[in-house]
Amino acid sequence: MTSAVRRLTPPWLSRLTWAWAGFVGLIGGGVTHAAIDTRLVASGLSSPVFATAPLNDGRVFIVEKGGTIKVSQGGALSDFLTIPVATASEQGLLGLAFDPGYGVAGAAGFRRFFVNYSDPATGDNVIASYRTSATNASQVESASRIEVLRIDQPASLTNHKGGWIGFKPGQNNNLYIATGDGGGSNDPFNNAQSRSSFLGKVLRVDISRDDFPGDPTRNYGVPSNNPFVNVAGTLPEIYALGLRNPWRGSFDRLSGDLWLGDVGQGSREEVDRILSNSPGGQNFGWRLREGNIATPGISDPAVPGLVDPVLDYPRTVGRSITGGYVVRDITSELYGQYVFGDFVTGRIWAIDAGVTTATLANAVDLTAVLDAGSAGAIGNISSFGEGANGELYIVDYGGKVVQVVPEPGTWAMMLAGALAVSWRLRRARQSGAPPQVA
Ligand SMILES: [Ca+2]
Ligand SMILES: [Ca+2]
Repeated sequence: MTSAVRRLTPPWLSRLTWAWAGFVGLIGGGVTHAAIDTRLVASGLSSPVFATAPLNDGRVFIVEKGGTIKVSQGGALSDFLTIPVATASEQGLLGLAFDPGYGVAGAAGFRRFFVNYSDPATGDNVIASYRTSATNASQVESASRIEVLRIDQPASLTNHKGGWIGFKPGQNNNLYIATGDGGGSNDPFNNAQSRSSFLGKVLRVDISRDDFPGDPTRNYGVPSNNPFVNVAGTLPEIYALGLRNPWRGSFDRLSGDLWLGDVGQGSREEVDRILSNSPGGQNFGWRLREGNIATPGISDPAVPGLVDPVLDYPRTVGRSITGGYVVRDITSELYGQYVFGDFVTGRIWAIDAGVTTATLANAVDLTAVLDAGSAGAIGNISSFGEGANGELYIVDYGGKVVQVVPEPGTWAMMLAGALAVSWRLRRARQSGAPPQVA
């Protein structure tokens, strides 16, 4: 455990971690992940691409690429919202984020949520908000729709549209939007490095106000602390740049770090991270860099200050990264691990969220144990998702959503671990020797 993670860990949780360490010590060594199982949340879905939940809400919302949001509650699945979207290639209904005030009566964001989709007429990405009905939480007031912003896309290209949108814990007014380079090979318009394009970026906008009262298609504010505010020639909405297709991102709900899985081209898939205390402004290098290498065939003039990924991996193990989550479900053996996967090969890995850099040699391969879970084998991983209490979901593009759960008895084993730790500590105190745990 790194000092960064230890600092963030509340004392009671630290005790749980020690208890777990005690259990692992008892069974004789490294974490085996034998204590993980899967539970089927929903099946029979049509090309699901995302799953999420509002805070303090027992429902799971599932996004289908074709334009429908379904809600899973108590084992039943129902339609929540359907909107017309373009669906060619990587277009579709791509992102969903609940306002942090969604469940807070009286908050500006009460009953509000945001979607990111491909406009059926133009193929442009549209970020829009809706509100659920005041009288029926399973219905959406279609008249509540407000277009927040529109991201112009190259008309002829239908891939690399990004999709993830989300809120950073503690920043209730700032919506983060991940955009792809607009499509094609080698970013033909050099959008990701362009300071005047929304493409190949993370954007950050303030959804609590409208800085453009004369423009009905721009209904947001620019946060005054965005990194390029007042920088000539750079759009002030830009929070980070140099991305190819950051299809899935997430905030660590405990630390506030932003994690992005940026889909590579022909050589490397990569995981990028922006630490919570960073002001933003990172340039992650595309199209000059693909993972930790210079992009083959690109000879652009060097750009200073490019930020390498936390981790990259080659095409031998995966061909399209799906960014995941730092697990903050306290019942999970994966607590404190960043879990991510690959859409094409279906492999799933975990790395310690406190690392500075990593390789797959530092990662734990969870593929086999999760495929052997109660919910059955997992195919193309289109997304991960996080539940209201930090539960980890995996979205199988073939039509199901599963939750990663502890195996029955894990809590009992953690209790056994706690007893073992306290026994060893007491014995160590009695003997004067340092405790031999963890
Ligand atoms: Ca406006
Ligand atoms: Ca990069």
